Amino acid sequence: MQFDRIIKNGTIVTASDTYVADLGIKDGRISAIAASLDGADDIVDATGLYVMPGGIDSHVHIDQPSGDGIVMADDFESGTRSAAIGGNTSILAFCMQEKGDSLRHSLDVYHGKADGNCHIDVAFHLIVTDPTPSVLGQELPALVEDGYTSFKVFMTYENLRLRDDEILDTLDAARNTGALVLVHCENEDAIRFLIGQHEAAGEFSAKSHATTRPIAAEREATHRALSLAEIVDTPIVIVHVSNQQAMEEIERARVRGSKVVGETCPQYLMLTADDLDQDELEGAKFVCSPPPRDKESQDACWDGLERGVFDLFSSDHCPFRFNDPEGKLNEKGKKSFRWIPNGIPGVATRLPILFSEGVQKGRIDLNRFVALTATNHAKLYGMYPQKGTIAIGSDADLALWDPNKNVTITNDILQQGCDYSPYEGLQVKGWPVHTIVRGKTVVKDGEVTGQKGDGKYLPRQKSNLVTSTPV
Ligand code: DUC
Ligand code: ZN
Ligand code: ZN
Repeated sequence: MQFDRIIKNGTIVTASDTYVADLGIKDGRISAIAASLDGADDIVDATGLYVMPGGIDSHVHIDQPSGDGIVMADDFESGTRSAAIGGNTSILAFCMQEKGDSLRHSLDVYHGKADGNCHIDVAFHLIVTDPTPSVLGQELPALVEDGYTSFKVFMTYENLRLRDDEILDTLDAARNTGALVLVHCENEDAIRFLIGQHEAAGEFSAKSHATTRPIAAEREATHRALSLAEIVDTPIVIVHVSNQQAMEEIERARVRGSKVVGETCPQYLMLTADDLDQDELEGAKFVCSPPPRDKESQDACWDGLERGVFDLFSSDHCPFRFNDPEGKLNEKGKKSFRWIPNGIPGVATRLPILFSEGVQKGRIDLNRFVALTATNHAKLYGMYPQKGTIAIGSDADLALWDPNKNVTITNDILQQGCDYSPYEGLQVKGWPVHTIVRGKTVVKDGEVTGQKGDGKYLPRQKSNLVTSTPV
């Protein structure tokens, strides 16, 4: 047989085109695209379905150390399974360096957790928390050559944050090695100051998480990160942007000539600080950083997706169980917002939310949906054209969407380790009915048909933003 599999009569959607055609798959790759193909025993009828590149979620936390007695709700098996349920075929997970550890050691630990356990393909960003001269001067250059071509730094969290001089050194190392830096922008000192004020006033509930992390703390840190990157003259990614003022900083930096990529996430479109202001500790379910803001900020983030302030739409999946002493409601977390672990689940719901709220409601078109959820991630993080598009020679990583399928989101359909979804009860129109990784269906109609081990580790090239290679 010429092909292992043919996807027939689907409407193929890429970041640039929409057309009806058949796809031929051989050895896990797309080997033909034509009006009509024959020559396979395995035919998938995609009539009435959109055939899109599988989602690439480039901002996912799995099995990350999260403080004394706190455990993330997903390991690589459950996290990638849930990602596949939601139409993703690759994720970029964070590999966090614990202070004092080498990056190599951190990677060994994460490969130990991930290898052989994933349902979809996985690559790693590093989180640099201890930028010693040997980490920056020796380890990082070798790791970039080995395919770990991006890393994140934090401006908040006492135990993770880098000082400005450390950020400058880290950006400089990125520039010298051709790596790309992602920055979490919130001003830690301002947050500490506000937490002190709130606790002194006897305010301990979850809603104080939002008021102690105001827009000004995000805006200031965004401005500072952009300025430091401009001084070093290296591109950066501003992750999980929540509001208009931070967006304006990105736009101003671009006008000055900086290479900056912006990312936003479903929580900044769908949630507000009011979700944290609930009785019975329910607000803990929505504690994430930066916090969800208000209706104006939601509108601004939609506008940013439409206008290109944002090139990336990621989940920032960072799951902690709610009703669990190792999760949101740990003993200390029940008493003060300060101890509620930061992060919410969302790897399965990212694509259906953007499809339903964005495409179906006419805010973005299908091609922009694909760019925001797959193609741009592949290009920016050195995976294109192997991933993120439908083209001859690309991996056959596909999500087949039924645009008319109505689904009410409930936690039980997401097959994740978390015991809740922040989007419980949300009705969406449009759902990925097949998820196909390198030619193999790993999820069909909400059922997992693959196994752990179907997903592989993915070494990456340097970012197109760093090499300036047109892709
Ligand atoms: N930053 C993230 O990127 N994810 C979850 C928590 C955080 O602060
Ligand atoms: Zn972050
Ligand atoms: Zn994150």
